[in-house]
Amino acid sequence: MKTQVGIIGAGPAGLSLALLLQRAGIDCIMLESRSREYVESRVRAGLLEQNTVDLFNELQVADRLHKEGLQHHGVYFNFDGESIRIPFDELTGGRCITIYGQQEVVKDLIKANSDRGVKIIFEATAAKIEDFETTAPKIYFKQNGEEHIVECDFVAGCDGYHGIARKALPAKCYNEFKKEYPFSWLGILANAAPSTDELIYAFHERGFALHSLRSEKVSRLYLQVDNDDTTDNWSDKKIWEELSIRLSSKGFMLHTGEIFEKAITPMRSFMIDNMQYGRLFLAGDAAHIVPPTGGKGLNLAVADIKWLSSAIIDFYNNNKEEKLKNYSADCLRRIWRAQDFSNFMTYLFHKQAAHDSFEYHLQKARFEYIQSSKAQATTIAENYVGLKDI
Ligand code: RFL
Ligand code: PHB
Repeated sequence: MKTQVGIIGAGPAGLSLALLLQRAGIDCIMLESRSREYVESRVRAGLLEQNTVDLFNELQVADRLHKEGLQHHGVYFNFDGESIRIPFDELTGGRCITIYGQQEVVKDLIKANSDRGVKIIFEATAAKIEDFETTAPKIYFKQNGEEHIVECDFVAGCDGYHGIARKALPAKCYNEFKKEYPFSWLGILANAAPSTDELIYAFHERGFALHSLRSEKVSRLYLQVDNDDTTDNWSDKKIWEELSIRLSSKGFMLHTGEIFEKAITPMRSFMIDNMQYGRLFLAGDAAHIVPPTGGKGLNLAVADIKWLSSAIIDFYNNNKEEKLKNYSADCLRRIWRAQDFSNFMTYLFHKQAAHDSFEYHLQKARFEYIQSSKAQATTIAENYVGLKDI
């Protein structure tokens, strides 16, 4: 098979890249190791920054997002049962976030790609990338036990944290940074009307809790748990009791309901400081992971793709390689900012040490500063809705 851009992975990164290239008349082939049903039902993110929604609007893939997504103009932060609201509208000049499940984003993007004639090959696992230091790279992939080759001008490694693209980069061309946090998230989806109009991030002496939403009838909630914990330890009854304790504040009443999804996710930060080599370019989780406390992972994947698509388009349309050369540096500014914000949110809200420890007092001091300082609340609001210009 021959194409201009070979894309590995049909997650938010790969799918948005294909749409941007297709719009510019550039041919691509996308390989996805899983089935279409599997990727369309994989439950993950929910928080979309304004920039991400703007791009989906521009690509004309946001009709359902506008019908079913929930626009939020603020967020609640709780600390030891005390609740404050950060008003985005007022602090960021009208920017906001949209709550819309990642699996819905993926469904919309796959449909748009298929309608527009982009070739996505499902259940096709990329095994090897070769010759990317030349102008004729090749991706070897397997489907139904048979080996095939995609010959292309560029390879986009959009294959997530466990993919092969990052491992294909020569080890000498990047430095790696890794932080494993001593806690994980137990995430649930439940047929329960949300108990709040906007997200609640809560610090509690028993651990962090997050109340998010999916629709008028479905809630998404998370609990901080130990890294060695398993879902078997968490009956539905225990989950609702724990959420009710950790989220409690004046006047708050938790609605409960049938839990239909339960999973534990470890919390980590991961970074490489160079996302390209020759004609191989990484984007999204393939190059960086942030703990989900800031709601940044999917949004960063889309931000990388804006740089990558514009660099590839500039190469084909204007014969210019400048943007391709600068790709990593252009992406890394935003990624490091988001790493810092996600780390800040993680340390602000997770229980790390005893209730009367030095750590606890620092966390409390941070919360009180947000409460009393418009400058600090503004810093949080502008990072949370997503910085506009980096
Ligand atoms: P993905 O989504 O992992 O897609 C990679 C795709 O590549 C495929 N693949 C391969 N295909 C072919 N050959 C191979 N060898 C392959 N190896 C892998 C995989 O099957 C997959 O389909 O990466 P992408 O596109 O970079 O997107 C990243 C986002 O998925 C991720 O950052 C977010 O889910 C993170 N995240 C959140 N991000 C937000 O922006 N806002 C949030 O509110 C938010 N909440 C979350 C999250 C992630 C969570 N978990 C479960 C990790 C909440 C949670 C709990
Ligand atoms: C979600 O809705 O799944 C969600 C929202 C905010 C986060 C993380 C996850 O920080």
